[in-house]
Amino acid sequence: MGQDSSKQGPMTIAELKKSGALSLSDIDKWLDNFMHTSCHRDYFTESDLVKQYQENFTSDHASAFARDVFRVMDRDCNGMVDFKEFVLTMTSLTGDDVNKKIEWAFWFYDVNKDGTITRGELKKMLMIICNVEYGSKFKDKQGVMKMAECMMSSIDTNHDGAITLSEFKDGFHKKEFCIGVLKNLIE
Ligand SMILES: [Ca+2]
Ligand SMILES: [Ca+2]
Repeated sequence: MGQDSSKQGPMTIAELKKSGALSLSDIDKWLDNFMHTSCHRDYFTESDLVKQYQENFTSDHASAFARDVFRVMDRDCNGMVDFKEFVLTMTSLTGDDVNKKIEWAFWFYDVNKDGTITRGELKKMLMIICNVEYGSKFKDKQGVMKMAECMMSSIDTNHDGAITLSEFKDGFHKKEFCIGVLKNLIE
């Protein structure tokens, strides 16, 4: 589903360091993070990530958010996120390539991985994001529904009720805060 970039990129920490694509301090930081989440294994599972998010976020939606982050991280859908997949997410979200950030956000919203974002998917994911970001203070469900409708009308340019990656890329800069929210939560 368009995530074939998992076949590229660094395979090992040594290769990653050699490539110069990331600073050594970033590699060390992400390796620490990865080791913590994976309990010093070569991979982590959905339940590992859920546990970590439950420790870090008080929102009732932290588990749902973690499961959706895991879905995007696990590019080959084998139920495990290895260091390579983890780094691909981190480089997508923290690098200078805006297209990678937009693509990551697109996959996050595309819950059923069919290559488009429906109104329902958009509303669901916005609710999760806002709940995790604002915790128990968040009450404005109607505001989120309005925001979703506003995003649909501005991004779904052919008005067929489904946002393609191309439409998302064209329109996303108008609503860039959504990427910012994701980035803040993952870093
Ligand atoms: Ca995987
Ligand atoms: Ca979809």
